[in-house]
Amino acid sequence: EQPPASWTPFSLLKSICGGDVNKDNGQIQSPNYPDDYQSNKACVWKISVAEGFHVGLSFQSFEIERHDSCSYDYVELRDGASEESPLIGHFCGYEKPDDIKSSSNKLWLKFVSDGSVNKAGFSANFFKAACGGFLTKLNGSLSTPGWPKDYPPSKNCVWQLVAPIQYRITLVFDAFETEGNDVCKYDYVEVRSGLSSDSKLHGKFCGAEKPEVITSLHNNMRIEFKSDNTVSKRGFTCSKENGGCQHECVNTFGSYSCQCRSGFMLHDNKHDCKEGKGCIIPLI
Ligand SMILES: [Ca+2]
Ligand SMILES: [Ca+2]
Repeated sequence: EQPPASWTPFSLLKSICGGDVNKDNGQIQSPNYPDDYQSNKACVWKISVAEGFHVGLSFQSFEIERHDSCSYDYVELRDGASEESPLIGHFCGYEKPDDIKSSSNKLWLKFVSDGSVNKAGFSANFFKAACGGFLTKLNGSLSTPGWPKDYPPSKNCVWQLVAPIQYRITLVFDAFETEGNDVCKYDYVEVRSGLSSDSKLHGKFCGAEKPEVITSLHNNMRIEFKSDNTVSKRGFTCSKENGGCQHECVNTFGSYSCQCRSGFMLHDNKHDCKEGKGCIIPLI
């Protein structure tokens, strides 16, 4: 049976501009998609998936008025629940942003259009993503599920980090706390150079003491986090970095800066380090 001609449920969807989305998967589209969006829109979506997971976001299409600094129309993504959460990126133009995974179970997405020149807009799928993953970006961060709240029991997360062939990967723990003491038999983090579970082990860590900075032997690294079925702590957050930096690279979402180990100074090129006296730059 055909619906009556006036029955146009799609027009309801078309008018949606933002909202709280509490689902484990779905699709978000700019208003009026796939037709051109309207002028002067400002839509905010707040996506939440189940606790202990991450929000994965993958753009299917992306066509937003182009501007060098995306000042006219744009999509803004933040890693968390609000507009104060860390910025993931500010996007416009015709190139789809890379797939994104939030560090908590929340993601904030804003779409803005100015008063003229409208395009088709965007369509993106979101989903509940498990912990761990395969990371190839030059800088970024990773954390235990649920961070900064206690990690859930019975988790096993494996991150495999791969940098371009001539790079090494430096891992900096910004915070660290797991159940356990010297033995590390309940909850722990294992860091290895290489991608497999029998690659060279740099260390197995647990307890409340932050591990030292770890640099991979080659261009890849494997990080495994395991929690047993009782007693959870906050877990860890850390950064996979190099960004072309000779020593350490400090990340912010969407950007980074290089730092040098004690006794070295940053070269004018902002990436290399040279020996210097009296200039000690602390690690984060
Ligand atoms: Ca515009
Ligand atoms: Ca435990």
